[in-house]
Amino acid sequence: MTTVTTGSAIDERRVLLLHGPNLNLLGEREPEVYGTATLADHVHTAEQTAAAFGIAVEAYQSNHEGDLVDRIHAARGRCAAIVINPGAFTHYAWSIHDALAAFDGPIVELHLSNPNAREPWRHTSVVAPVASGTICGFGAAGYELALAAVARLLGPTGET
Ligand code: CA2
Repeated sequence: MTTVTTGSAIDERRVLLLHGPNLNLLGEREPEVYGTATLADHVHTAEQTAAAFGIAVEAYQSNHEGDLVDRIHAARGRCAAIVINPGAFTHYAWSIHDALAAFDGPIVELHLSNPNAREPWRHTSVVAPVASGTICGFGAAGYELALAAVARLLGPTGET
């Protein structure tokens, strides 16, 4: 079991950025579908975008469903929002659906490609019903869009 140390208070400006299986291979194969940027490149883009809104990003990738569930649990009461590209888990991982349903805060589902324009089995998302919204088909720009969406949903910092 993966245990993530949790603080006692929610950080209203901290976002969990989750990636599912095979996304660690980005930039190595299928550039015509997923682009040439690596996962590290996308995380960097997300961090830069988030920083402009005064938001910190906590990024994690796993090829294992339970690891992602554990991370979602650990974000409860600690992170204000979640951005998740669940990879192929999008289409069948009900445990991720259930974990996200137990999270109080905005959830943005993110995909590099547009699964709805691909094979029929990609047209179903078990994450979409528990997401605030989905950003898909915009490639690397999706990271900027997703973090901007989170910033909009969280509202201003309250700092003067
Ligand atoms: O478009 C997306 O972001 C996806 O979430 C990517 C998933 C796919 O199963 C979803 O339908 C849509 C697959 C990610 C696989 O990533 C690879 C990266 C490099 C080489 C091979 C696979």
